[in-house]
Amino acid sequence: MNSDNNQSGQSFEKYYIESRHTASALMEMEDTYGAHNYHPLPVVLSRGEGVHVWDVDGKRYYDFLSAYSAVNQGHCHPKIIQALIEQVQKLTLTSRAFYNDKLGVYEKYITEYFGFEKVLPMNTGAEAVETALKLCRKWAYQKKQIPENNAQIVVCAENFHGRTTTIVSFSVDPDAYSDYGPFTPGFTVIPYNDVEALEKTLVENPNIAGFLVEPIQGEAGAKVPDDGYLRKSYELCKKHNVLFIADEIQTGIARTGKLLACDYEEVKPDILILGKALSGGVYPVSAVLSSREIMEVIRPGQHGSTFGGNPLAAAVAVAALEVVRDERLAEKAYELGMIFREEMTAFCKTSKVAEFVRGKGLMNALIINNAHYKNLAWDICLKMAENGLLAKPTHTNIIRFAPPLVITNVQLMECISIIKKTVQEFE
Ligand code: IF1
Repeated sequence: MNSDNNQSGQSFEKYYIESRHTASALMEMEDTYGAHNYHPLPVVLSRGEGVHVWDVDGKRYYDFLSAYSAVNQGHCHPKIIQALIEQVQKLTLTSRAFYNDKLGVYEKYITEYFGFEKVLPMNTGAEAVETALKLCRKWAYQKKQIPENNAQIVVCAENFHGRTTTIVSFSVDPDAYSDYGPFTPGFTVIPYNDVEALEKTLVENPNIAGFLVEPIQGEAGAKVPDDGYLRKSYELCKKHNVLFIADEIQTGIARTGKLLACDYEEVKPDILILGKALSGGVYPVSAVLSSREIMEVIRPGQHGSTFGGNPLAAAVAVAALEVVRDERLAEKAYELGMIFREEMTAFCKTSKVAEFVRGKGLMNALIINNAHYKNLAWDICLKMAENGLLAKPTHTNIIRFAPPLVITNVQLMECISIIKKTVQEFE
């Protein structure tokens, strides 16, 4: 730490040492000065490496949330960090008013990597979802000749696609949309995993532009649809000239045991949305991939963002995708996920607390029987944290388990015993 003085004349060393606050002081600062838009577990993290994170008191945890599947490659993966360090000292942001020497290379790499012709680079997942919705609507007016302002996009109940006003307009979760109206029109909500409902909607309404779907619903608690759901939905979309839009922001990039969850049914989306692990959790990077025929409806000046396509994001994303391939993370997630679900399914057979486990690859969730006590899952997560494993409930009684995909077999078995031991304390 250099010894220059900061604004208040304090030396940095002194300031830095003093800034090493206690966990309770740091939680209190967030509570006092931060918006209360989250309810975190009382754990204050200061370091991450691979499958582990450490709190300010030096306690080590297994991270079984992986920043909601943004750190599939593990915390602070050295190859991705190295790419960040090299680029951040050269050129971080040019805006798209000019070319830069990293974007074209990244665009070629990612389109070939996933098998698409074009990519539109953005930053957050919600931005990429918004981009996909705009692209779908513009395609519908210009290529499908749907009358202007009449395009409808079909979405699924219990979806989670982000938190912008338009996206929460088609949420069915009151926590996501209450008091955020008026809402954006143009969306039709059907039940998830219901091919008949999709077919009925497509037959009855000629103005359907697209179908936006999570191949596995993440926020709903790793809700896996029936085998064939994606394939049948895709074929219905083809039959009715409707764009199949896959939100793989959470399921993509090896999380479910394939590069993309759509790969399980050999479905190639018309529009693919990526985010989170596209950067290995190092920097906000998202992307919308599609065909030339679809992507060309957006002309210069019709969409963009200050940071979209910046050279730092490009450099980090290439490294993050190389890690996924070099370390065979999809294959690892597939194998380890089978072990996790076998072990936990056997455990559920004799547990009164743990009902069942579901998921694919290393995107899993344990459903807790909270009939006797509503917040049982939360208390289990608090106790798991004490026992050295971090996970967080969704929808009150569902605990998501999603470790970084770099976890080893031995580490996974240790974590499974931590989970079992902790749940048994509540039997
Ligand atoms: C929060 C949930 C997970 C996503 C899918 C788009 C986005 C997300 C399938 C938007 C983001 C994050 C957001 C974060 C918690 C987390 C989450 F619980 F909210 F739903 F993972 F399940 N599509 N999911 O999962 O991407 O704009 O956040 O980059 O908002 O609390 P983003």
